[in-house]
Amino acid sequence: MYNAREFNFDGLVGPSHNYAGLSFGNVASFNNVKSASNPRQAALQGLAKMRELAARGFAQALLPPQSRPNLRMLRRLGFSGTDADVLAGAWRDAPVILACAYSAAPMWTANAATVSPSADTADGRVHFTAANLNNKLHRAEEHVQATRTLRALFADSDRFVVHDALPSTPAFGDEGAANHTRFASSHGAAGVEFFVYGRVEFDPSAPSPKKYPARQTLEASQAIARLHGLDAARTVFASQNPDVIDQGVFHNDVIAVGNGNVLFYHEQAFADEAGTLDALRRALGGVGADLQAVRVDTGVVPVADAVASYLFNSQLLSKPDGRMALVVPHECRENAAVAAYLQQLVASGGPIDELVEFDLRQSMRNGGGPACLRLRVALTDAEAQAMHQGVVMTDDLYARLVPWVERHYRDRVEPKDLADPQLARECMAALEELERHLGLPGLYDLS
Ligand code: SUG
Repeated sequence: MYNAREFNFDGLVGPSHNYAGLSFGNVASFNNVKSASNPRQAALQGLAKMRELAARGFAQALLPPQSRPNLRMLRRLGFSGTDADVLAGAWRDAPVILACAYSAAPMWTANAATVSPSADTADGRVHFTAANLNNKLHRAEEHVQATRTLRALFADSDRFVVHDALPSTPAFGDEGAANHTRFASSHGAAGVEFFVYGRVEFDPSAPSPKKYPARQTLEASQAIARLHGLDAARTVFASQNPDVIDQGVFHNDVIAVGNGNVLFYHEQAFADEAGTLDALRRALGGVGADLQAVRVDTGVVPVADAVASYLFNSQLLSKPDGRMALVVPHECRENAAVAAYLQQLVASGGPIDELVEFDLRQSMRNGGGPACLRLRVALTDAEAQAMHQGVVMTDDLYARLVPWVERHYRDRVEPKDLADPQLARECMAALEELERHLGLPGLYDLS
């Protein structure tokens, strides 16, 4: 066992953050369609979260936004001429496709990749697989830049491997770490990797939702476990409860979160609650850990309140004293049932004894809470030193990024603004400067 820490890589919100209602099955995205966004505030809210957690001693880094608009995609879909012609044509003929090309969804880095720390993998390297996100057009090309970014940050091939995304076909629908949890007695110890899927492509009799899409398949989760060289005895696959997908739980991280030996979950999260807990207990027993299940009953917090408040889209962070802090969005305080539950939770003497609250309203309005905004990467000290240092959140980086946001980001974007070629130029200028702040020349293929 090595000394290791969990780095949270939060997505830095991009300058084109907007509300386009692109995610069928994600209640917040649908409810806020076509309202005005504030990209500047969104980015500052995210940076404030990163700075605060870094200041508290948690290992914190960022993943940069992706280049938008995605002109390459628009050209592939038949829009032609100058860049301004492409944007004007898309606005005229297919404004939804233009919105897809402008989406700032890569900010939700829990969907960037699935990550297995070196303590879990057969070759002792940290494995990443970029998620294909093939369920939604606006997210389906994120893996191209995500792979490029992860390879730039984790370039040392003796320690890291970044796999290409799985085939972009329904059988391998993959949404990354949003459906993946790791349990272990400490971040550096051998752990249990837990994959939750919503659908089984090759078994039509398996449960699946009726109303909203299931984005993650069992086949995708199994392929990732193979690619990462995970030990079957320490890998658990479980079916999400299809009924909760139909109530707006489009990723498992909207209804459950885990850390250390703790699983914090809603009683309706899994298709087979008892079977899932048994499998986790057995696997954790194999690594000398006891599962601590913190179950929330429907009578205390109905699924609708969990979805509205994002109670489970929280971060469970291990503190030096062995207890855990739960990082929640403001919406949890505003929901009466959830607020009452949380007061009782931290006073109960259980593993979670502190709440840390953030205003992430801009992201929340598109269905992205604290947990969506971060990708967890457990690294040994040697691995942490081997990764690119320019993305680690420090006071200095924060002090440079805040004025960068204030210089480049608008404070209001409405659907019609996506037709303005000036917005495209502003986005590009912002990223050109960002490469320098992060020490990552050539991060973007801006040709
Ligand atoms: O994929 N929303 C994202 C939210 C992702 C949340 N991530 C996790 N749960 N880990 C999604 O549905 C909305 C974009 C829009 O409608 O403009 C969006 O893509």
